[in-house]
Amino acid sequence: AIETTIPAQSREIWNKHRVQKFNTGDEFQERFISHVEWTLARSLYNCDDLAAYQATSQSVRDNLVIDWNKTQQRQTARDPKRVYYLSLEFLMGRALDNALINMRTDTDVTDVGDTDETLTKGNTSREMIKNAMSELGFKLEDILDEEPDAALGNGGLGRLAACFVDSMATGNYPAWGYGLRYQYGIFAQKIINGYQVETPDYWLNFSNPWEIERAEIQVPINFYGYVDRGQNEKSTLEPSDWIGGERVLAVPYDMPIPGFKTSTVNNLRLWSAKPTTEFDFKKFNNGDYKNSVEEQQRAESITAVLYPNDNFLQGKELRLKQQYFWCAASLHDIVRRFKKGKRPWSEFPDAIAIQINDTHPTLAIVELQRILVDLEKLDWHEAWSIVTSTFAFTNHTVMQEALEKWPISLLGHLLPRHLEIIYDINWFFLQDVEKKFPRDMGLLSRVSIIEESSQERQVRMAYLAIIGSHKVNGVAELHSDLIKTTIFKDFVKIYGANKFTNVTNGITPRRWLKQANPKLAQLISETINDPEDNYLLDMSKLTQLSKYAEDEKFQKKWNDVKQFNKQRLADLIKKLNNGVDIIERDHIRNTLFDIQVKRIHEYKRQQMNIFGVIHRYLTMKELLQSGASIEEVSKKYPRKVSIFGGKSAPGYYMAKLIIKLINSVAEVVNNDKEIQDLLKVYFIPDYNVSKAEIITPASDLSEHISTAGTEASGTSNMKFVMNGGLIIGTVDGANVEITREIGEDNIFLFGNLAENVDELRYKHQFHNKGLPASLAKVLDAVQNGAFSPQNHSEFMPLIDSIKSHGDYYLVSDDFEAYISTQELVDQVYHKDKKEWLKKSILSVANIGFFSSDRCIEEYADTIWNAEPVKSE
Ligand code: B1H
Ligand code: IMP
Repeated sequence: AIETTIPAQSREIWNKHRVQKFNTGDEFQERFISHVEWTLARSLYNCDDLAAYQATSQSVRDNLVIDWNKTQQRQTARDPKRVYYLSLEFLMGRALDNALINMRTDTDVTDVGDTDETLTKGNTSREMIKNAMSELGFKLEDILDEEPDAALGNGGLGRLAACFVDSMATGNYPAWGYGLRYQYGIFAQKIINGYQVETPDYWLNFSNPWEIERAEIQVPINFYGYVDRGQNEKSTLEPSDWIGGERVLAVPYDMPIPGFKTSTVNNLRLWSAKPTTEFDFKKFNNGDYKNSVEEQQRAESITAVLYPNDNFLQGKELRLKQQYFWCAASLHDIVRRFKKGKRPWSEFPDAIAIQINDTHPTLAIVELQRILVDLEKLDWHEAWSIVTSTFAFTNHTVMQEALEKWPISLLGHLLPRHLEIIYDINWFFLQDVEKKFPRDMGLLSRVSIIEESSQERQVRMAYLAIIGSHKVNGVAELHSDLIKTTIFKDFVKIYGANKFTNVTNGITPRRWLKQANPKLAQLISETINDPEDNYLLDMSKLTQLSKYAEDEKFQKKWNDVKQFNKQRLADLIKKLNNGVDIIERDHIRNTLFDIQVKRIHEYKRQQMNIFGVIHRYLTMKELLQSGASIEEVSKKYPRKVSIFGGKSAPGYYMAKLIIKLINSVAEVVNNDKEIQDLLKVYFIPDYNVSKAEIITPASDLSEHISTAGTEASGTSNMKFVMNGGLIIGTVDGANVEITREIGEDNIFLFGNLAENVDELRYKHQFHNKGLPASLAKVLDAVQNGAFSPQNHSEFMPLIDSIKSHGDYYLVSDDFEAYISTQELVDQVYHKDKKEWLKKSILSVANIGFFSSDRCIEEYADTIWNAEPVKSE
């Protein structure tokens, strides 16, 4: 360690002036003011909410940095096995409120003498700062609202990575996240005339107090060029010289990740690209100044923007460049840190576990092999055994259009040496397969990393990831079973079933319960007599709620919390809807909030939801026309608001059309006086993490209705249940295990099973099964322009996909079950509120399994073989 080389005198001075945390409201105020005056160069007279947000964040960050430094020093000194989580997306959302919940002052620590730290109340710092702010004349809630979301992800995959870094810090794992610092996160969505319009998310507009620039670290990254095989054309297995043709620098930005009730603060390191300052004599001689400036500007474009596709591959060169830039920079950093320990290379896998989040980081496997063979001169096979013992791979989707494949020409042009290495990896792999399964040419071509059948030969990244890893996991039981029997079946045959495992996804209860739903968190801690919020670390404690499931007094409190959260969402909707209420205040209590918020995708079936809404509307109108009174109609169809939200990939035509249909239906239904507000529809623009924190606690019912077998896990399903909402869902992804945990009485499942999907699709192709009458009625209305009077054919593509193009997502097969299950939901909600509340309470009581802490523990025990590092 470095400390020992520092003279005692210097150390003494350093110690005398050591930086200290603020521990009281008074000390916070002092720190706050010094940041306003010194860091921001402002004063009492021009400190607005934004400045107050900046100064508060800087102050809180000061405290975190002290623990960050200690954590990193501790981890360096103890040299435990480290975990690196590589993800192209980290959908962090806001940092300040989370930091206030997780941060510890010195006074929070009552006992640091032991390895098991015990702490005082969960809420101290947040309450303290709230009061201190209010004395300064600021409202904490308004200050928190100034923070832009760090939206460096598309959806579930990116948010999962964010929950994981929270749980890794909370569990005291020596674990860093590595990602990219995009200047533009996921686009902001505007709804204009019912259509999605994308606007850039320039989130670094005001300086970002949560990042620490490490400008002094600059990792050179090369692209293009050629491999110099030398005079006598040495083998590709031997150390080779890759002469790069373009060079950029990778500069890290560190985000402190505080754990909950621990002084561990981990690191999320995000790389940013910048030009080299190398002087190009050739260009100088040609007098080509303008060109060399342009080339430098191009460097920055690598980390300019997040690709906005969820579950869809867009094979662009810039994306591959992003992937290599990030993998190479991260591997360089990991290898540098390993080398500080002066341990033999053979111990690399004992020192390091690298988890790759989907196939996006697969080039890291190839890069490590290149480092070991070309730079460190290890024998190929020795190197490869180190590589495969280090990496593990998480698969997140079985959908063909999302599986990464890169054309050989593109990969070989950008990364000539890496393509050679991939060929050699494939060569040895296929030899092994051939030995085990002689003369099975079908098998060899099916599992080859190189796909030969397509127009252009492609590198199948998922296969490379499997071959280069020691474990492969899916993200929910059903999904993990599916990958073994479908897309990776041949690899189970080759490697055996043990290489494949399951780690069911989870979510962090700090953000998704405590922070998003403070009222429910408070009711829980009171009820189970846990004033220090220890249940947030041990969610099995929630089972104590079960005994109050039918307690009327408790049910009332439970219901009041839900009411408060629905009101809060109604306020947000009013603000987004230009100050106009969608649901009348007095009706909020007896209106069922039915919510589907997630990326818009045909497989997630928002179209089925909106068709269901149309069905309800049409049936209500028919009843009225046939002479029923509004009271009679309301018996069958009590008050309900259908709330949607989510972004479509900018180039995804069908998803965009679904958004338009939702808004067109809203326009008609919301303005139809005849139905007297019994049904409302609203599309929340620009769904993001901070909006999710308001939306999730407000649901009575949420929809998770993907075609069976398509949603690998889903994580919002867990969030909604953790907040006391019930679910209507298909037997898909984590819905299956949620049902197992909370009990099948407490979830509304419907629809065909994954095992029948192939057969159903086949039938659609070769037999015209016709549509159920309920759906036919809906599609007719849409086709007749009921929601597009100016343009009757506007929504034809949505209709055709069901009627003429094989109904790939099986809307027609599940529609009737969906409608009747919705009617069952109405009946329970309105006729038997006690039963509903009981279901809600029992759901929360048994949702503990889905804490991401459990998930991280499973990864650590079964995949990483890593252990927590606690403070002394
Ligand atoms: C998930 C993705 C994804 N699966 C490619 N796959 C992407 C694939 O930019 N790309 O190219 C981006 C994202 N995302 C989601 O992962 C699953 O659909 C969810 O079911 C799952 O809950 C989530 C986390 O495991
Ligand atoms: P890295 O592991 O070299 O990337 O360093 C990360 C952080 O760990 C540094 O900023 C320090 O806070 C801490 N650290 C690294 N090496 C040492 C050491 O030798 N002594 C004490 N702290 C260290």
